[in-house]
Amino acid sequence: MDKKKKNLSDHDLNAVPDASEMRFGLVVSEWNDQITFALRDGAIDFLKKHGAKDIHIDIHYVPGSFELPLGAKLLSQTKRYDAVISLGCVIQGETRHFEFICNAVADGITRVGLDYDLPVIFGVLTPNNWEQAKDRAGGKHGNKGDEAAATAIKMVHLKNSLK
Ligand code: DLZ
Repeated sequence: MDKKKKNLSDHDLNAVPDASEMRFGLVVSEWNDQITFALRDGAIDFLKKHGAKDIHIDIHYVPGSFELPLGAKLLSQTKRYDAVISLGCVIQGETRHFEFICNAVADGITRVGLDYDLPVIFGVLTPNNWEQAKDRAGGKHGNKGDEAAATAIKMVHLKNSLK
């Protein structure tokens, strides 16, 4: 991988596989919703740009990022989705138990993916402050929702290619 690439949003859009036969479940945290809803919209746009159909994209909400792993697990259990995309934002400067939440979410999401053999994508921003969050939710550093969507498509493609 190009060492200079700091941002997955830089990836070659043509290198992202076709998603027209893929089904996606999004689980979105309502905490910091100005940010997480921008991530959600970026992810949906990206999925559709790569062929995903509206009827194959479901959106579900949880109160905060801490609830994302259980939300992802509940979606995985339905067997309706080829990938689950979890989106959240935990702002360090505003969250005293920042590390607890971030570690729990990262561990939980990892576990759900491994338990269900399903791409479960970690689309959780962990910025120092609100400004940095906005920069990554459609601002000067792109939209991490796009990156989460691209990762989901690529992982579904990988899984399908090994069947
Ligand atoms: C409680 C809390 C705090 C202080 N900060 C955030 C945050 O920055 N981002 C986020 O997604 N959620 C936060 N939460 C809520 C927790 O994720 C969780 O919803 C509550 O602790 C209830 O379990």
